[in-house]
Amino acid sequence: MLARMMVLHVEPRWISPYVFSCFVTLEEKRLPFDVVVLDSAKDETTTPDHLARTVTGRVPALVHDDFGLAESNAIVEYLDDAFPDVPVLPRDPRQRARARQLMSWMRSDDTAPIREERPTTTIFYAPTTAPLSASGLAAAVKLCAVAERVIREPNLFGPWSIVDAELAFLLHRLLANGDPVPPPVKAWAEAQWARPTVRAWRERPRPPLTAPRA
Ligand SMILES: N[C@@H](CCC(=O)N[C@@H](CS)C(=O)NCC(=O)O)C(=O)O
Repeated sequence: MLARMMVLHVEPRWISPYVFSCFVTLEEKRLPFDVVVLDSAKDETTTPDHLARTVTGRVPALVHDDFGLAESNAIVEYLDDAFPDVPVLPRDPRQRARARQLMSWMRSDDTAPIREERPTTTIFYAPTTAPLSASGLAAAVKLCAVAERVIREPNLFGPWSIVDAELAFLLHRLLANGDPVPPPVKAWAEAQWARPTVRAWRERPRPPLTAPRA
């Protein structure tokens, strides 16, 4: 399939893990794309146009020619199906299923306390000094245990996949704030953080932070 017109709709601060996943996927696949910033605080994600294009609104949203799609995991899978030359998900059915499991789990209630107590502003703007609550700590311990079970060198599934980037992002919510992470997990996450497409995200210019956001 030709890339033709590809537009990624993003949030204004470039701190969303969901936008991150779509951005890194597009960069890894070397697909040319334009960026449109939509600010939900200004109701820009709920305009009739955006709702008609994407059904549910929100960002990230991908518009490819006349097809609009929201939800980061749907966007990643669409791009991987439509542009399979550079895969971002494993091809083997069981590994692909494991990849989908981990992507769903990282977006689930199990990790919600980490997302709440370690918002991505603490990675890309300034860390917090607030200690983790009991539930935050329990979620962090579980995340590290899951990471220890799945991490392989250099990548989870052999060839790099978007799950490597997503897991490294989630672990950086802890690392950026000095929360305890086992040294091999920390070293793995830092190596993933240095990948060029991930660095391209990290090095995006960001506007000054006016209001904290998760
Ligand atoms: N489950 C969604 C989450 C996306 C999300 O949380 N988007 C936020 C911005 S980072 C948003 O669009 N908020 C505004 C709205 O819901 O209208 C995904 O994976 O894409």
